[in-house]
Amino acid sequence: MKDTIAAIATPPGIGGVAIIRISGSNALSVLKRVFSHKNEYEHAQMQHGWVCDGGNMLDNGYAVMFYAPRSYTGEDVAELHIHGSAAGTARVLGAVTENGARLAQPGEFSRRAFLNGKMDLTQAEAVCDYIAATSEAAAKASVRQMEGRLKEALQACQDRLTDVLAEVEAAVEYPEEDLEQEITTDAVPVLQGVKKEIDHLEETFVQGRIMKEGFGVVIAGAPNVGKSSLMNALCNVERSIVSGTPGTTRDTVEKSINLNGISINLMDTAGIRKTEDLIEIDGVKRAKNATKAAELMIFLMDVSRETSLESSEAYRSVKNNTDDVLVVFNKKDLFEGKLEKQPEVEFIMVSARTGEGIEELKERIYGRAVQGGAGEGVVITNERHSALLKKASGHLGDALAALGAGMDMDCVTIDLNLAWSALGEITGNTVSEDIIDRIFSKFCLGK
Ligand SMILES: Nc1nc2c(ncn2[C@@H]2O[C@H](COP(=O)(O)OP(=O)(O)O)[C@@H](O)[C@H]2O)c(=O)[nH]1
Ligand SMILES: [Mg+2]
Repeated sequence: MKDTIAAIATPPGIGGVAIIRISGSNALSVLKRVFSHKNEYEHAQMQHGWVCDGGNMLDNGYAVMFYAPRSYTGEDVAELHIHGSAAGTARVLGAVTENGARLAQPGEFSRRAFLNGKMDLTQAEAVCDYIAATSEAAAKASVRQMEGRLKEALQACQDRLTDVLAEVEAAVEYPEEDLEQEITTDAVPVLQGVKKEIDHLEETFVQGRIMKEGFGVVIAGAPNVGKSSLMNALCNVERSIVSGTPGTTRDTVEKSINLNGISINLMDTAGIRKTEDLIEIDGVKRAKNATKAAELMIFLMDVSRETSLESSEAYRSVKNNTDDVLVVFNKKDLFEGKLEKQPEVEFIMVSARTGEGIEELKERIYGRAVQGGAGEGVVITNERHSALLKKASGHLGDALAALGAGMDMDCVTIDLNLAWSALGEITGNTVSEDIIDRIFSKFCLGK
């Protein structure tokens, strides 16, 4: 485990600078073998020089040492800052691995940082999420997690459980003291409080998933109502083919836009109608499936032709596919009258052609996307964390039920320990080796 590892930490390709990172107890000696500066390296002080392999000059640049434990991994870390040449960087990495380091596995630097106590699992996972973030909201959520806010919240819950466990174990230890009643009275509100907090954290996952993966919006409706035109108006680009011929869009067409830092994943679909055309039949099937998968369905109508949802056959065929529907009446520019109220649904009138109402529509979509709050506090963004929080909450529920039913304190101890371990699996203090392997193997190389 404690051998010295190396990898290119910057993305592959051409760039001004590339960084090769070396971590482990031999980092300094490897560095001195490949870099022309042979004297002292002060902590975090750049040295200029040449990278050499035997007598060959490979590149010039800077080298820097971070000494244990004041480095990312907690070990001695050397970095070579060289030119971002794809071929040149590979040669320098080759020299490094021939002089005492081996190639790192994906995530191995972060794995060592975790094992050396530089960060807990939630922080390591946040580093990975931050690198992968494609929206501002996702970046913000992972920064909060990198800071350790989730770790702290979980540790506080674990500490409260530890206190209760100590009391309960005392009751098991000294049954003659008749402590049980007293302990039950004290423990119940504490456990209820912890459970509430855990449940609350878990509920933020709905929002966290949207921050991380975006909010899926499908545009559905009958042919020719302007779905593709609306898609283009929302994206500000001609993403979908618009045509007066019904049945033009057959496949689903996707494009993401950014609304106030949240990714909105739009999907244009084939118009829903009965048809004999085999390709179109498949398109209609895909459209219907898409309405099931999306978080929000925009059901689009052509207001110059139809002003009531009730009579829309297409609407009837998809309205039960999703919980969240926004009805949009398009082609407002062709409509003079006033719309009657539609029963039980939110609706808005727009013109994809003139752009009227499009900004308001975007606001409504954003409002739906951040329904659970814009996520300013700690937000769960990881499926693994969500599953373990549910597990912890379940065990706490069992413990409370056991206390309520006056069951043996032994049973309560078991449930509380299980809840404690589930929380520990999130932060990494009770996690098994193979789970650690699985988590870090998803990291990118060089991180
Ligand atoms: N007047 C008017 N025509 C529109 C509007 N939106 C779309 N159209 C026209 O309606 C026809 C069908 O549009 P398209 O976007 O292909 O509809 P889709 O089949 O639902 O995707 C095209 O001729 C568009 O130019 C609008 O807001 N006003
Ligand atoms: Mg279309």
